Amino acid sequence: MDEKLPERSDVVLYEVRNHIDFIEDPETFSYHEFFHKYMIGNVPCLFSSKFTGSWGSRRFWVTADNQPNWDHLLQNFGDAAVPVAKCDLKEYNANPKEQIPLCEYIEYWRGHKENAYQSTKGCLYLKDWHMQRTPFHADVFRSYSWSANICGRKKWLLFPPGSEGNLRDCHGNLPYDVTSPTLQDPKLYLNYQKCCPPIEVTQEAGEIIFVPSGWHHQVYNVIDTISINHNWVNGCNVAVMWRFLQKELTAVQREIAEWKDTMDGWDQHCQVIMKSCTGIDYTEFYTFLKMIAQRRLEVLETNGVDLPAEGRMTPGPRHALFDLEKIADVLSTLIDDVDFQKLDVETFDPPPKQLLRRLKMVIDPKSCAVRCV
Ligand SMILES: O=C(O)CCC(=O)C(=O)O
Ligand SMILES: [Fe+2]
Repeated sequence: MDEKLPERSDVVLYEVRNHIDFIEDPETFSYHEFFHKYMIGNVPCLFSSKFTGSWGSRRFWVTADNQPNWDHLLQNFGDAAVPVAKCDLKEYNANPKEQIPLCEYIEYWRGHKENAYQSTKGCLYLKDWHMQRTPFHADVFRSYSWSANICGRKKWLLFPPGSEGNLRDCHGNLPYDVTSPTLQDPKLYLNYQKCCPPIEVTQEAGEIIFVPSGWHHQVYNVIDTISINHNWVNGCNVAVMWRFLQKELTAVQREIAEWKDTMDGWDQHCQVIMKSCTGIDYTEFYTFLKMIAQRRLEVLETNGVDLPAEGRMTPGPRHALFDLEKIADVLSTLIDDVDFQKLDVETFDPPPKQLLRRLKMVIDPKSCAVRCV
């Protein structure tokens, strides 16, 4: 293993800036640079349309005049059931959704467009092929995300991690819409005046935006837009995900604290509530770490040689080792966590301490041998 990948500092200071880097040329930009500057730095950036020039979706889903290619989409995906959100309705800071066939959605879209973006059905939003603005949020599990515009234009409002604190109302809730005039009311939003303006990014057709962990954002489709989004967690942000889950559990514990002494299985209930709010509990988080660790161990065991990155489906050994180091760090704090200890961890396969020992052996066999003597 050659050069070691750097440690991510716990506190990341963001420059006060009003723009994000624009990366023009795929030929002169490396994954190495993306890894260090943007993923480790947790800094957003925008990639030019040269990065998506060869994508089939850019060629076939869009007509010569840069409009969605209805015929192609209908022919290829018309029968697919797609989740559609009603943007004009709000239920607990989200829009209610239903499943309809894509052909029905396209019929609605075409009618809506022809009728100057008016419809008796209101504004319908097709999730994954987003059509309207999204409520203000940070992405699931504080993951990274990229979003590529296949056609159209989006406007992004980005808030660095932590800055969203000033956007909370007097009950601690984040707003549904950060541009709403109600935020100006100092009795409702005590700290709004202290909040820095968001970084505003216009994303054109073909461009890809990278949204790092915990950056809250609100997005508008300025014109008819089709986009492909992807969320991911890796060694660079797995500790951020773990801290997020710890905070979520603490919030649940606080909410139902009054029943702690009188309720049977209070701790398990906290885990169940946390899973229903965030999508994952501590047991599943352990399974997630274990699965990734096992795949990375396989890389090191079966493919010790660093093959060229191009065409490779698994990470190379350097990245596998980097991920394992980060997983081991998170796993040791998980093992020490009092709420994790309340689970039946000895029945987990393998037990967490055993997995951690194995990871440590692979990461640093020499120091492990010394300590084991
Ligand atoms: O493109 C959009 O409308 C928003 C995408 C987004 O922020 C998300 O899916 O998390
Ligand atoms: Fe998002």
